[in-house]
Amino acid sequence: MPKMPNADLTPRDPRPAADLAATLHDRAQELADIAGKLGLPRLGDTIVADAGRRLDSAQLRVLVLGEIKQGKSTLINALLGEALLPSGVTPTTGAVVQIVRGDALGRFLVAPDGARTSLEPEQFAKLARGKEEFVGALLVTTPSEHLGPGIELIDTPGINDLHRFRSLISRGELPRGDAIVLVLDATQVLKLTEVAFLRDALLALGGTEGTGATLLLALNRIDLVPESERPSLVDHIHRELSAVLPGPVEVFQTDARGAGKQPDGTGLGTREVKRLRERLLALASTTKTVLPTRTRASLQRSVDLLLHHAAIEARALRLESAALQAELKAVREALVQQRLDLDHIESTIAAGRAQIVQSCHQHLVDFRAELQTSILAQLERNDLRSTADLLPGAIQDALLHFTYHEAERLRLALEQLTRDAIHTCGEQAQRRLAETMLNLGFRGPVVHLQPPSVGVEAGTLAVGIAGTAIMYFGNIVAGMLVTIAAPLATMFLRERSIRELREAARKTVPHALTQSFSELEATLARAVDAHVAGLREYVVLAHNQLGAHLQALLERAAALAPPAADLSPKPSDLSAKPGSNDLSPKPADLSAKPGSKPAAKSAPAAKPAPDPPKPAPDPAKPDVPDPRRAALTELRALERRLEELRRELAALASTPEPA
Ligand SMILES: Nc1nc2c(ncn2[C@@H]2O[C@H](COP(=O)(O)OP(=O)(O)OP(=O)(O)O)[C@@H](O)[C@H]2O)c(=O)[nH]1
Ligand SMILES: [Mg+2]
Repeated sequence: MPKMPNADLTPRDPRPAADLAATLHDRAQELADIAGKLGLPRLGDTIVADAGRRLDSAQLRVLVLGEIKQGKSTLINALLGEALLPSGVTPTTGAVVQIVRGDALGRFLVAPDGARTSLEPEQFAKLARGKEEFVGALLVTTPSEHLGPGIELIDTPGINDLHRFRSLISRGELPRGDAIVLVLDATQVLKLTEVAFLRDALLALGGTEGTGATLLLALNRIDLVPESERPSLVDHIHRELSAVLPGPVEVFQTDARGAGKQPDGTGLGTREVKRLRERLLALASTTKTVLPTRTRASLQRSVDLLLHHAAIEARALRLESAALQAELKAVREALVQQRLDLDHIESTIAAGRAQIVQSCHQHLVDFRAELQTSILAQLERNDLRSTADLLPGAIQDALLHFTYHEAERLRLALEQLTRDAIHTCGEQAQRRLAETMLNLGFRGPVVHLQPPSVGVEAGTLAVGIAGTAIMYFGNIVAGMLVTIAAPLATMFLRERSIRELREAARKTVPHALTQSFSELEATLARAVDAHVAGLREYVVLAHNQLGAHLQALLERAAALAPPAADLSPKPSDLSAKPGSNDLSPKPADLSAKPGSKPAAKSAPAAKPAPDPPKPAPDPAKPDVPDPRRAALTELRALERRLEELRRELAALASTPEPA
């Protein structure tokens, strides 16, 4: 590709902030136009909307992320100095909540068109807890001076609560963040799954080097860690993360609960909450310089993504018509094959689920038998009346012991199933796409076809469900105890003779056990099913997203030439499955089409493969204008412009920040 002069941007020429913002706006609009021409109008919309938020509203988006129940909402409340968000011991946050500085305290439901409806505190809490479906987004405004005017905090559901966190991914929230506060539990750091999530989340932000993105770690519940152990804990975190992160990471040892209760406390955990607040305020004061950098980094990633698309499309356009039709057929077959793979993965998931439920059932049956034997044996003792006092406690201990271990088994089994399914799904999709792209002579990095959000989601799903299952158990043990032990206790009070008492207890215990164990089993099955349903949905989504890009691009290229009769496209092959993208051939031009792939927010930077030798002109039809050649010329111009934009944006990165 010929080197183009760097038209209007001179590196190292510090330009006023307004100029820079105007330049970035222009480039965002231009990229959106190019995205439209490449058939990616929704990507175009996202590029313009994100640039607008960053440059015009000057809002720096801080995502507060972490596994369930690490204290994310409590920490935000402590940072703001008021309990605005619901928090609690059971999974609480069920929806994304945006908190911004405003003139007065307000809770709103914001419709997709931007219209705000004020909510009563109870109604807001209900929606924030995810208790009710709604369309739009939740917004809290606070006059608190603790929140910088240029900052918006985003409270999120726990990353290991599949169903709830999905909404965050599907809304493309991660790549749109500018800073992350990752909340960890100081009493159980740092799980492998958390490190994996961190890596994916950083990828979505575009990394932290030179992109203006910030990563902060809140080591929460520090109050529960003995003072003497805290320094080695922090060292441990730094060591573990040095492999994942390019530079040192900022760690805050917070006690969110303590800071919320006693904001003026002098303990380390409260001081650290204040320090984190100061850090965020300092960040808010840098929005003028950080946000253009964020915009630039995000535009660079969009350029790479668009170049990648253009390269595949150009490749397809250069192929002889017949060859293209043949390749399309091969791609279709590969994609159909991919759906067969999908069926296979789905049946693997179903089998995994059945096995987990079955083994859980067996453990319950065994434990129930053991418990029954032991209770009945206790009833045979001579000192039955004093035994009666101890029995409920003993039953509770046994139940807790069992449920703790069963929860752990269940967690590991579900984690394994999730990892296997995602791994297989990802591998198969990548392999098939690599094959089809190699057939087309394209040797670019296949990873580009994977929308980044899918990559992030894969990592997220692999995050354990620790805690969730245990919580399900915790609640039910109390219920079980009432079902099993309470009738016994009543009998001890009412029955007259020991003999009568024994008789009655022998009859009651098996019945009570049956009832409470079937409840426990149903609860467990529900937990497993909820997880598996999320997993299945993810796998189908990932499959449909992957490959749809390539398919759509080739269809568009093919539509520019009359298809050979024997190889004409058969869109019905691929659109049969519900939820699949619109894969029908597109009209014969390069302008935006409805039904094209949803916008991917960003992609890792990489160069597309070099051009192949140009095909010789078709001597058979020298006089007929070839629409594909015209489209190719247009595409070449787009590619050249994208290359120019890439250089311009890189030059902006090396330009000193405006004051
Ligand atoms: N000891 C101690 N407890 C805390 C701390 N922070 C939060 N908690 C408690 O942990 C529980 C969970 O807090 P939440 O703020 O609801 O946690 P979350 O991460 O928002 O939970 P989800 O939204 O359900 O994922 C609550 O009972 C808090 O009181 C802390 O620093 N120390
Ligand atoms: Mg929460």
